[in-house]
Amino acid sequence: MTLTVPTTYKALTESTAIALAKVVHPFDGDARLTCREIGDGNLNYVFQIEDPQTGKRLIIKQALPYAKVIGESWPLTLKRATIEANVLRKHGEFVPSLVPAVYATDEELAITVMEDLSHLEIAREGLVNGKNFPRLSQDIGEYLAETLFHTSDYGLHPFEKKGLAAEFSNPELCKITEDLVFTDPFFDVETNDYEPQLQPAVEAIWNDRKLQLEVAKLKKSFLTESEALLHGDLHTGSIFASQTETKVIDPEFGFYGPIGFDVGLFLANLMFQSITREDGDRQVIVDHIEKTWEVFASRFTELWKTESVESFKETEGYLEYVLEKVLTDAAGFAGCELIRRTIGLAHVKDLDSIEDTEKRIHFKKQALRAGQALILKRQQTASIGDVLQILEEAHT
Ligand code: SR1
Ligand code: MG
Repeated sequence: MTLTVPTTYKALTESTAIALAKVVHPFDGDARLTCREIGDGNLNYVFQIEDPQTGKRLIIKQALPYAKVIGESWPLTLKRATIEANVLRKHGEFVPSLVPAVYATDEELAITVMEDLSHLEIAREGLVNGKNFPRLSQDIGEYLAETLFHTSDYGLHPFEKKGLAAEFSNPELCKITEDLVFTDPFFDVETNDYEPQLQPAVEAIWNDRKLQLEVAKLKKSFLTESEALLHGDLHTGSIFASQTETKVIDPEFGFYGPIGFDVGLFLANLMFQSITREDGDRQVIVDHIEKTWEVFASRFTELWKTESVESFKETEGYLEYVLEKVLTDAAGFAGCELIRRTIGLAHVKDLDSIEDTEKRIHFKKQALRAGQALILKRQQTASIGDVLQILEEAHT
């Protein structure tokens, strides 16, 4: 059978993905490749190609011109495939062991050909099934410090930083976050999605003027603070993990934004676990939250001291100011993420997979309380211990 390689944009099929794999990556000429579409995210196709003789595998990820989670009525730019591949490459300069290798890209076909990571599992899946991934906080703390420091004005010449900020302008994907994280859950919008039992708690959020003002301030930070090249969607579904390895995937929402956003999103997604786990299993997650921050802050400090190009780097109190702002912002962004994943359009398995309705509603109310408290009290957090205290108080 002759396989045809597409040259203009067309959604790949399993057979065209195989044809493409043969062109872009060295498989044995006679290899009888197999292919499965394994994407379970909201936006893209993910094809896994394998040579069953040798066990060699690779991934072809293709952006669709619409959001798969909604359907063709929600058009989405194909440029996000290029953004994703280029964020992986840029972040890979600083943490090569923590991101997949990119082998090839094609802007026209909106594809990225990359390393297969199927020996690992999606961290959210494992966490929901009670696994702990001992390296998770160490690796993500380092990932955050290395990628965010090295792409910021603290680590780069201003011309280079502004060049990158222009290259990674990502207005359409940012708009999704502006709407789904920072706006819609705080108003009575059709796309919000929650159980009727949550109606009073949801209306309390919509009617809380103080909360609305604080969310508006956080949204302003997201819209205006071009601090570093963010992953942009660093939840536990964007991380592959095992007992010994961690890889961050899926940075299609990457753009120049406030450092606290990546930190806060990751912490919030650990918080779902601290909310839903039984007492005896919760501490390991609390430890991950604490350690992520500690590793991030100490690695960031080390990089600041050894590599910073900022003229004020030795000015007493400046590094502390920068880190305090990251923590405060992270607490607020985590609060928005907790709320939007509970009542907004895109949910998390940590909560939705709980079959017992009473339990599920109880945990969802807890997530909403924790989210509100983190947003409202974020200015009072001077340490990660203070953030954990707020989380603990929502735990009734
Ligand atoms: C329409 S996209 C919904 C969500 O999925 C992505 O992973 C982002 O988190 C986005 O908000
Ligand atoms: Mg994703």
